Amino acid sequence: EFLDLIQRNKKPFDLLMCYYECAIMEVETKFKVLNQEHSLEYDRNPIESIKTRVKSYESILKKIRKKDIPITMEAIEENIKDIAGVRVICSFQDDIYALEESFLKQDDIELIERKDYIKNPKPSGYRSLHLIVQVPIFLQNTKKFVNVEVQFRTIAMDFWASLEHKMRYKKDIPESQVKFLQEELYDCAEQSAKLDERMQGIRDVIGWNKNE
Ligand code: 0O2
Repeated sequence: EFLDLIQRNKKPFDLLMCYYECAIMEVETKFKVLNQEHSLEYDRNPIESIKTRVKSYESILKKIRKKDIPITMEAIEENIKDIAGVRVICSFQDDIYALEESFLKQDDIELIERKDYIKNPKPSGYRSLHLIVQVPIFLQNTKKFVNVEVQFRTIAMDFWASLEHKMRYKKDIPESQVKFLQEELYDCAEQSAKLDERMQGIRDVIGWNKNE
């Protein structure tokens, strides 16, 4: 039915996906600008890397089923807020909150939703700061507001989440090992959070904040 919707509305659907691509470009540029400014003012970059993606059709379909979303363009746009995704990987945990503040201060960004899985990790051990924002994109004759999900992580959080995400899709794990693996992964997440804290502590001692 979803594929049918796409086929019937090929042009409008491609256009919608194009809006998401454009919104990603806007948001990615904002972070690149903040990174550039920061590296001039201080002698380091708070952003290690930025990854972006538009959600795959397969993933959109999965969410439609999970949340029982009606199969119309409007409903998809309204209910799936993470079709455009920007992941900002930072060196230190402090950098995440500093970047979040500078980003949300910008007067064209509207915060829709905020989930702090760093202060409140998920039961799996997952850590990351998630924001859903609306960003305007300027088209030939109109201005359109587009939802973008921004995920902020440290390198350690991203390392854990990337591996855990890949392992999640492995279906041939013996039932007897599932609980053990969940506990192991949780423990790894805790250990990597401690590593983040220690690295941040080292940075604070060095005083690597100001360009002196
Ligand atoms: P993908 O393939 O990354 O796009 P919702 O997004 O509304 O369905 P919820 O609970 O509101 O559900 O979203 P949440 O948990 O705030 O964020 C979902 C996204 O966060 C996931 O995207 C993952 O990218 C990431 N995430 C959340 N929990 C975990 C976890 O335990 N492990 C890992 N590795 N990633 C996690 P999607 O859409 O599930 O998939």
